[in-house]
Amino acid sequence: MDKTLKPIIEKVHAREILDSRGFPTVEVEITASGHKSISAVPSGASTGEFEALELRDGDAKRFHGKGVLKAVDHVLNNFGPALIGKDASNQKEIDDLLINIDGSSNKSTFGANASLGISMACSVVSATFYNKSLYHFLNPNSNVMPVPMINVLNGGMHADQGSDLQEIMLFPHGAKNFKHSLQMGSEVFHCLKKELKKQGLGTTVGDEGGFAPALKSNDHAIELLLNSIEKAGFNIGNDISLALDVAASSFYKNHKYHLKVDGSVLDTDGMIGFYEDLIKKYPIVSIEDGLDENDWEGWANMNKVLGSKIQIVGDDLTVTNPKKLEKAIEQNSMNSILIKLNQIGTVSETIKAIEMAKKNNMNYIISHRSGETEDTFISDLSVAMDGGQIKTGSVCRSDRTAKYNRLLRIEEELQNSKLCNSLNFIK
Ligand code: 2PG
Ligand code: MG
Repeated sequence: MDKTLKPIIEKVHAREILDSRGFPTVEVEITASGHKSISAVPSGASTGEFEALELRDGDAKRFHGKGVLKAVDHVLNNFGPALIGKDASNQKEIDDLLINIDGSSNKSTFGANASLGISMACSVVSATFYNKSLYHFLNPNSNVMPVPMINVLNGGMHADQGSDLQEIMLFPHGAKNFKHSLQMGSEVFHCLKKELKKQGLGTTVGDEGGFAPALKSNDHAIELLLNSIEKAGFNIGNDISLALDVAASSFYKNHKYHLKVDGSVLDTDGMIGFYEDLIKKYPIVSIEDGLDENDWEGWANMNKVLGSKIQIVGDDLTVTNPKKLEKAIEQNSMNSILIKLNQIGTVSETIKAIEMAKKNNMNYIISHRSGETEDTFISDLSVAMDGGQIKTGSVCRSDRTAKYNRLLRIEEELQNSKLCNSLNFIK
């Protein structure tokens, strides 16, 4: 193939780097027709049971077993040689090749961390080859900026203390543009810090850069935040609403939900009732993983009761997997899906899940993982996929702000862009 007309893969390299939690992760470098790209793979903590496999070495002598040298080796020696000479911009062909070489249904032979690094790096090098920004390469008609879900209070598995709710997020849908939404988030974040100090509460941050104070109750967390929104001079509900990621699988044991901070143990109907009360009291517009990932009956009920009022978002339930999404559509389990590249392990399969969501009138939110790197692929993806929402943590810590800052640059490049009117779903 002519190397001047297409980004033809010449070299595939990989290394072990550190993520934002100080654990190893995979970084892949691809050289195609003289252009080079680097992509790094994120890593979750509250992972869904059915995610594609993240391959760890398990060698207790290195990084307490968390090394990724095996995945790196698979990039170099199992995938790499098969990719030489291929057109990096033919994403489907590249990803199908990765899927076939791995041969398993969940990337368990060579690891989704190996395949995803390659898959993303192929996209990035192709954009570079065609001298385009990544979002523009992925979608030449990109012009909608996403509203960020800004995670300012961390709890659950992302913090040592804090609420049972893993993420309490600001949703600044009343912003004029993306830049303004970020400013709003930062102003509230700093008012919240002051308020926490005033109440003698901790201001250290959790994995995603949100505060993680010891709190009296889950309501206490929400009220603190609402108070800070007002202190920052914004109108609750008009300027800023709230979004939750409950990550309920992490406290589901023996068919019951154990809310430690509230001191309550609830069954599925009890949890749905808990959310009904919450959305009556507070301007919550989105609840992610409100129930356990295997509580399918519960999800259908929850969507029936709450789905016409707010976003019911599947994350652990659907793990960006088109097959799981198909089941959720059939059973009417949710009206929105969280999208994470490393849950499925290639760019093409991620886009397939998004297309399926779109076709079925579902909202979709492009998301980071709690373990991140400086990679900003998801910022471009969120604009290109046109879904109007991104979830990428708090407004501090460079692993999170890298994504936001990339979006600021994209907004500047896209001169006629608009911020998504993302509250369309609320009847
Ligand atoms: C989530 C994510 C990201 P983790 O549950 O949505 O916020 O957390 O990466 O730990 O799964
Ligand atoms: Mg989640």
